[in-house]
Amino acid sequence: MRTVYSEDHRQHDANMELIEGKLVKAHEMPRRADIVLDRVRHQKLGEIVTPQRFGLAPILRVHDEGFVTFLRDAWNDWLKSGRDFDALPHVWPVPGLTVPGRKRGSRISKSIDGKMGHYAIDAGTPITAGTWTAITGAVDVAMTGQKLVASGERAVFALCRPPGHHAGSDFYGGYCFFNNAAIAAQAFLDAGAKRVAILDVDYHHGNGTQEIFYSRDDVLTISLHSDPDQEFPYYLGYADEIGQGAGEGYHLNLPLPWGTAWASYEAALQQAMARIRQYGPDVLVVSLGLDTFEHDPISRFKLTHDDYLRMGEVIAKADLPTLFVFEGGYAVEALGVNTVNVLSGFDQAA
Ligand code: OKP
Ligand code: ZN
Repeated sequence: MRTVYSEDHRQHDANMELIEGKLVKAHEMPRRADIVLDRVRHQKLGEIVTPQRFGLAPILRVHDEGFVTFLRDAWNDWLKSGRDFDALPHVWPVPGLTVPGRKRGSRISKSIDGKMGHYAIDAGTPITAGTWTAITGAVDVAMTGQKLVASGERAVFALCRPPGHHAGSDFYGGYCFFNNAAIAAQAFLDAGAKRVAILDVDYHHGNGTQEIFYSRDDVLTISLHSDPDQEFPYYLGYADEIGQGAGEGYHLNLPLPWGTAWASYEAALQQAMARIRQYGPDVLVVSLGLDTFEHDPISRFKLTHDDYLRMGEVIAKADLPTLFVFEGGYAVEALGVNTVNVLSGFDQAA
């Protein structure tokens, strides 16, 4: 299959992230994409394609305009406030810090710190000088992949960085800013697809993707992830979240415990594939996170190199046009092998 890749990702290069009470070197780093691209070349997975530019239109189909403007201006606002290190929020408008009953967003502080607290879900997602270039570039990568699949390619790999699945209609966090997979899914609908399925195999719940489509039945979202009673993002990803209104029954969460290895992972994946077959989508978008790997430094599942070949084979059995969108995975030196194993497992079974 072909891979879409842009150098723009390199512009998002955070110094530090806040994790477990410490400021440490950011796990979500440019080398992640470099090592995957090297492996794509080494294994001759297929041609590497440079993205077209799409501008803000596809982003605004999914994300709130105020949120997009905030991200565009955040680094300059941060500089203007006299700071120069990575921009991180540290205070949040939890219900007790707002007037009782006041709607989210009815008052957003003009200060950059207030705005970050409003739009961020965590303190672990730095904004840097090049973040805007990288996140708009990642959307271009996903959208170029979407166009290729919409015009008949069996499968395409969008090598997006930074990832997207924690980003919702008006919030960022979990290393994510724009939801690359959700933007691509919406673009498939806008191009005439009737139903799109999004399968999220990242170790973390795809909370942003779920939020964006939660009241809709034209996008089926399925996420396999570490149990939110144990793991980030903690507040969403429980099995009883099934959608609301028209979306009821079109959102499936399969939380799994720490220590999950392939046997029980595969059982959950087969359950996801059965739901996808029943839904009958025109196209499949896979949020491809590789942080389920046994040696991932921030995660606690136990998948092995070979399990990723099997994962690709299982996904190929859906027999659908498929767009793979890169998400997490932080065992950086193993990330190329694991990612390309999924893609070549898929290709061999397709
Ligand atoms: C992004 B993606 C856990 C801290 C977690 C955020 C993780 C974001 C993962 N102790 N910090 O889903 O791979
Ligand atoms: Zn993840």
